[in-house]
Amino acid sequence: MANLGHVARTAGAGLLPALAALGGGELAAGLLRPSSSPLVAVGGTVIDLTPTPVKEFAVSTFGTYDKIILIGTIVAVLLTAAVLLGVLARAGRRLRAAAGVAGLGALGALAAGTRPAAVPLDVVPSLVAAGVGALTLLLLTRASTGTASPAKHSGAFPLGGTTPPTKDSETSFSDETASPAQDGEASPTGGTAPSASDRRAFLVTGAGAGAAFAAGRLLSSRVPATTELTLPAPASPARPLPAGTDLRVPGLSPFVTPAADFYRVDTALVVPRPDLATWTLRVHGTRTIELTMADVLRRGLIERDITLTCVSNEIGGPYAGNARWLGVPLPVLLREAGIPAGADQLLSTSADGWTCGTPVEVVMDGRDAMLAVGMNGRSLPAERGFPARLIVPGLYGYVSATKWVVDLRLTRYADERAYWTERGWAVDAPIKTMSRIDVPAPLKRLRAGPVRVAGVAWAQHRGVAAVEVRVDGGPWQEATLAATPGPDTWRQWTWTWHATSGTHTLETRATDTTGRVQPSSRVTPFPDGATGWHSVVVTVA
Ligand SMILES: Nc1nc2c(c(=O)[nH]1)N[C@H]1C(S)=C(S)[C@@H](COP(=O)(O)O)O[C@H]1N2
Ligand SMILES: [Mo]
Repeated sequence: MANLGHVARTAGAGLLPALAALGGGELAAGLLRPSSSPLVAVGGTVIDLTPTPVKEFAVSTFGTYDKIILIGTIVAVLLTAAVLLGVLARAGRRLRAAAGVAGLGALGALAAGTRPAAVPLDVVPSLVAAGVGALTLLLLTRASTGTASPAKHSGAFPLGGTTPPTKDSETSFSDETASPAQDGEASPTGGTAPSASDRRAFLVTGAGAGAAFAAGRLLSSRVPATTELTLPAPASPARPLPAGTDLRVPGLSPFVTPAADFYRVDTALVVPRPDLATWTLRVHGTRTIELTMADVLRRGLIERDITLTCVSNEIGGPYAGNARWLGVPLPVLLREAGIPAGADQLLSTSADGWTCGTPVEVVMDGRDAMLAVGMNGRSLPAERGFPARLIVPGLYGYVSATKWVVDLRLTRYADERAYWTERGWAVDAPIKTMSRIDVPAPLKRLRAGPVRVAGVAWAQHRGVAAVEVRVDGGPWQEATLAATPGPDTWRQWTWTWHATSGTHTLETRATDTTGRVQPSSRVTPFPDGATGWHSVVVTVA
């Protein structure tokens, strides 16, 4: 019991200040800018500093939970450090422990101040956290020691130091010379049980920290006044979908991916929510132009069906989706700003400082590269880049699809590198020809007889010419392709298999309109997209 109490007190001596610091930091961030939260800033910095292979591992292992796990890990590391500082404080090193708590806050300030889209004010929440944390530690260890007179309550409580009163009345550097032997645990009475005021201090601090944290999170998640645009009708509407584009086979990806089901890949720990009233797009060419949303919407919108794909998609993976996008052709904007001689890279930057490099040649070659403001008939949802993002058919998202875009710069690859290319991913990243089996699902148990095999294939901007399927390494069989509005979308396919009992492997491969067949050789997504055939193993009864 005494041991448990000791452990609890020691842990609490550091944990409570850490929780108070987190609460203070989140509240300050909620009042200032959500992205300035110490947790978010440190998380963002960890994401940016994580070596590419580790990041790949995290994404493929944790999928869309990667961000939650990252924040959880940071909190766990922080609390562990806090417990250690609690041990230090309990060993009589109160000032050192307080300095340690402040130091953790300073790390947050460093992270917040060096985020790509940082403003000077962003260091404030971390400094608040540092101050609150250090002060709480000093006050709690003092409050505790000040009342560590003989125990009235046997229920030990996790408050800070129980240094004898003779030591405690000092707020000077005396703590630096106090010896662990003077710790309350060693005092004759056992000195371990705290007073009622200790308990109150604990509860007040804990409740205050929790309330501040909750209030901060609430403030941070508040939604801006405008989350929808009034979208003008497109000057150039999408071609109506030909009959038979969507085969509606159960389990097969629908031709149009609803925004809510669309895969999401980005480095943003909090979804940027730019204020439409102040949002502008700057375009730096031979001159700089700055456009408000009203300016953008006046420029004649095109509407197109385009399938987006992430370079990190594994063979058979889910990071592809198809939507109807509405936007201003990028060439219109770039010509207005003037394309400098020698500019080969369109460097786009998001509101949170993420960057993306797209070949100017590709943007200008006549494909439907756009500044998109609409998706599937509505404004972009916040996670999709509201109010505007880039869409360029045929290129993986990391070199084409900047969400929350605020800045376009015509520059040269020789002069500037974008976020992922800086981390070793390919500069040029056209989407590779790919076919995926959606049904039957892997390891499915089927009955013998006719089985409908179906999937999607994509080869954006070249177009899918054929999809083949084979069973157990047998001859390739031609699948039936669904209709498609053009070369920039994926294409559903089906094939009827006369299944016989046993365990079987189904494989698929696509051929694009240039005649290139999806290669069998398996390569990893890094550095320019996975290759290989998707296969599914099923059992037929
Ligand atoms: N601002 C910003 N835009 C971004 C990213 C990002 O991390 N930040 N990720 C890109 C990547 S890698 C992909 S694959 C697409 C994914 O778009 P989605 O999340 O709407 O599917 O967004 C791109 N745009
Ligand atoms: Mo991506």
